Amino acid sequence: MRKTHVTRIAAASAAALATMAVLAVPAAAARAGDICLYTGRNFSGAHWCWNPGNGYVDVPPALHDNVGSFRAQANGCFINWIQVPTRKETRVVRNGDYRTVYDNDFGGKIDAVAPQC
Ligand SMILES: [Ca+2]
Repeated sequence: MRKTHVTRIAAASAAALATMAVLAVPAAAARAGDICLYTGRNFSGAHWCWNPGNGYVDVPPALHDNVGSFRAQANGCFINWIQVPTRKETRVVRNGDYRTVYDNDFGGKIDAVAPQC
């Protein structure tokens, strides 16, 4: 099983992107301590936020294999089930990670979010 870390974008562009995101995302969409998943790229479309206190959660149907972007303000793990409950593919997510385009990567496979891989 292969694990990779979600890539980080340079701090300079992150600051610029954060400014844009404030304009594009409703304030209620992202609370400190959550990982928020969006159906569209650039934090657009339908969204759902997960908190580590929720434990393991299957993502809602709209986001199943359909995450266009995400923003993490908590550590967690994205899971793609290959065969429940023995085979899964995972991605470690760390507080501060985000991807503006994720549907062409693991976002196209995500089934669940959990506190740890
Ligand atoms: Ca999947």
